[in-house]
Amino acid sequence: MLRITTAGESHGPGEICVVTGVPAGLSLSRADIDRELARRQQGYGRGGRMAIEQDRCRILSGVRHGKTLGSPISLLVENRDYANWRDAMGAEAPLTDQGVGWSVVRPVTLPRPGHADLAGVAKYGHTDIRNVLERASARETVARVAGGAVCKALLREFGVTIRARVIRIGEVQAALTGDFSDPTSVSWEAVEQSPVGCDDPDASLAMCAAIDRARTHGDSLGGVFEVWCWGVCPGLGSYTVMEDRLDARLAAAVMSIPGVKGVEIGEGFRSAALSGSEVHDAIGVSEADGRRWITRATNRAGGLEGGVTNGQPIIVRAAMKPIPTMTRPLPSVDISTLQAAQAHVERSDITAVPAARVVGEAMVAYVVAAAYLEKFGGDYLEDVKAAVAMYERRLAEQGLWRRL
Ligand code: EPS
Repeated sequence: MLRITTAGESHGPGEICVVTGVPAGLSLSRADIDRELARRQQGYGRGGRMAIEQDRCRILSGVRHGKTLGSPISLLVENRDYANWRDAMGAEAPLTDQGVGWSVVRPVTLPRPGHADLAGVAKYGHTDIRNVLERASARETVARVAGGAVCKALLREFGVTIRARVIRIGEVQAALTGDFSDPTSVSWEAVEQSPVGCDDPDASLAMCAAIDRARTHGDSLGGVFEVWCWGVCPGLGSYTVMEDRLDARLAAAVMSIPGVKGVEIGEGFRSAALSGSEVHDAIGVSEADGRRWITRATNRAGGLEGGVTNGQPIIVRAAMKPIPTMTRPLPSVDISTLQAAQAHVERSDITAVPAARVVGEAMVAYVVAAAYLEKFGGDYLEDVKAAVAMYERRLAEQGLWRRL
């Protein structure tokens, strides 16, 4: 079973990712992972922290001479900022003139509305909110992206590609170009070149302006990103058991990204307002070289029917709320005195939607890679690829699907 576990505090020594269940024989390099980490660091609207970090990954286990071994892959991204936080964040209490103690480190006692701060102190019995916010920080997504890069490398072997774009920041909605059944209908190059990961150039500029305005007002912004995953064979996931529905797994994985408050697949919420004839993707047939196979002209279902992939691109959209840390903070209460106060302010981003887009890719990669290994086995890459090829051959012979 493919599994990603992350650990690490935002200003601790580093972010850690352990990926278990990756088949042996997969080519994997540090560059594959660092490329994704660099993409996550970009994006207009990030705060000062991104100028400090230069996320690079060390592969500590599970890979030898560029190939996976089948053993747990452990990845470490060091936090450069830890150098400035040793006393506050060390595993051992700092030495003070009076001896060992916490006294030199001022506790955080002003919870931010919308953050894990208040829920975290209630749940874990902390009196210093820093014990919550360090782990609740979206810095954790570094480790997800590192693990997601491993999943992406695996998926490449099966002909699967994953890309995401930003389609909204605050009030600015991008023109929704692109045909869900044709991933080449989106300029993914334009997405990568945009400062906010959006292929609509006018919207990109307007999004940057909106971020500037929010910064001026001490405010923050959310938005929507859209993940496309194509080249996926039909039949991943299952309608037979509720936990195995792949749409449910995708929604859970994407919803687990900090700040995400809504997830939809394909036309999602929009389809609720339309009639069946306007929503469902009619089944057609294509013909070439004397062979016929089933096709769809539209993909409003977002690649999933009955919780199972149907061979069309998987489309997942996520709504991210504005970041809870604001330089013009909302009213709050000091948890040490129960006196009214203003919420804690510390360095933060204005928006992290462009970065969340890359995290979204990682989460989709994780779920889809796990579904592949569940269906096709997972010890040795060549065995898995042979099983995938045999399955796809059968689908092609029956005219049920064709890899284009
Ligand atoms: C974050 C606050 C900021 C962000 C951070 C998430 O960090 P800092 O408190 O060090 O200024 O930059 O995001 C990252 C460090 C990152 O790598 O994405 C928070 O409170 O969630």
